[in-house]
Amino acid sequence: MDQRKKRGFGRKASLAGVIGLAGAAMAACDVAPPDNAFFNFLRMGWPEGITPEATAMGNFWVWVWVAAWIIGIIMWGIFLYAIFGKWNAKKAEKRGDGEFPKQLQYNVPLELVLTIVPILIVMVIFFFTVQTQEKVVALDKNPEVEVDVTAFQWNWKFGYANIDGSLTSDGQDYVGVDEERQAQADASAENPSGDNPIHGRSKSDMSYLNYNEIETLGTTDEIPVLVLPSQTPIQFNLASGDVAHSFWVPEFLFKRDAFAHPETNQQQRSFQVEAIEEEGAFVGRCAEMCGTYHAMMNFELRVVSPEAFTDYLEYRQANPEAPNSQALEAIGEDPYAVTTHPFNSERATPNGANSFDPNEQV
Ligand SMILES: [Cu+2]
Repeated sequence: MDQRKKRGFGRKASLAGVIGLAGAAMAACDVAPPDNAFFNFLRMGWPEGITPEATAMGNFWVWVWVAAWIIGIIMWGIFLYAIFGKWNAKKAEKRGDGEFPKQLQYNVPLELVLTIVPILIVMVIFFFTVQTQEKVVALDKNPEVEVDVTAFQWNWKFGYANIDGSLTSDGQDYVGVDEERQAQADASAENPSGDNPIHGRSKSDMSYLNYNEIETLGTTDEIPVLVLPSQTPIQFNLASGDVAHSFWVPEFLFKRDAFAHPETNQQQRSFQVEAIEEEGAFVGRCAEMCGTYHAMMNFELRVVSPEAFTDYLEYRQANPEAPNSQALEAIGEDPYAVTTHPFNSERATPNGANSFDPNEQV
C-alpha cells in the first residue's frame, strides 16, 4: 500500500516536472540571450539574423550551447573527480580501502535518475528544436511579395511572381508571370514526337520552372541584385535549371537546396520569412557544391524601404528593357553589388598548360 502511494506520487511529480519544463520552453526561442561578449562568443561565429526566423534560430543556437556547456562542465567535473579524487586507486590504497570503490550497479534510484535526466534533456532540446523549426519552415506568413528564384550553373535568376497591392503604385495586386515563356515551358513537359520516357514526360521537361515579366539575371560580369522591401512578409520559390544548388543568405541563418523538379523530388521548394527587419545589402551564396564555378555563384540581397520598393517596381514595369542597375540608380541605390564582386573566370595558366575551356563538353 505505502509502496503504491509512493509510486503514484513519483509519477505525478515527474509529470508535473515535464509539464513545467514544457511550459517554460513555450516562450524560449523568443528569449534573446543577454547581449554581452560571453553570449556573443557562444554564437560561435553565427551572424546576427535579420529576420524573426533567424533571430529564433540564433537564440536557440546560443541556449543549446549554454545547456551543452553546463552539462559538459558537470560531466568533466565528475570525470576528473573519479580519476584524481576520492576514487583514485592509489589514494584508496593509501587510505587502506579495498581495491574497488563502493559498487553501485544495482542502485535502482540512482539508475533511474541516470536514465530520466538524459531523457529530460533530450526532450527539452527536442521541444525547442521542433518549436524553432516550425517557426522557420511555416508557410502561414501571408506573403506580400513572392519571388521565384532559379539557380543554374553558375548564376541566379530572380523573378517577381506576385506582389500585394499595398506595395504597388496603382494599389492593384501585381501578377508577374510571363505567360508566353511560361506556356513554352509548360509545353516542354511532353514531347509531341511521343518520346516521353520519364513517367510520360519528356527528357527536357522544364515545366516546373517559373518565368516572370520582371526578372534579374546574373551574368559572369554582373552579380544579380535581388531587391526586396523591408518589414514585409516574403515567400521564396526555389528551383534549379540543372543540378542541385542551394540558396543561402548568411544573415537569414538559413539555406535551402534549389532542386530541378522539386515536386517530383518530394522537395518543398518554398519558404517564407515574416519580414526582413534590416535595410541594406547582404551577400547571398550558393551553398551546394554544383560544379566548376560554384564559388562564383554569389548574389546580393538589397533590402530597401517598402516605399523605395514600390518605386523600384514601377520603374522596372515602365522600363522593361532597362537593366537592373538603372532601376537601382533610379531609386538612389548603388547600381551594382557592394557585398561581393564578379570573379575572374579565366582558368588558363600563363603558358597555356592545363588550359580549361568551360564551353567544352566533357
Ligand atoms: Cu550552385
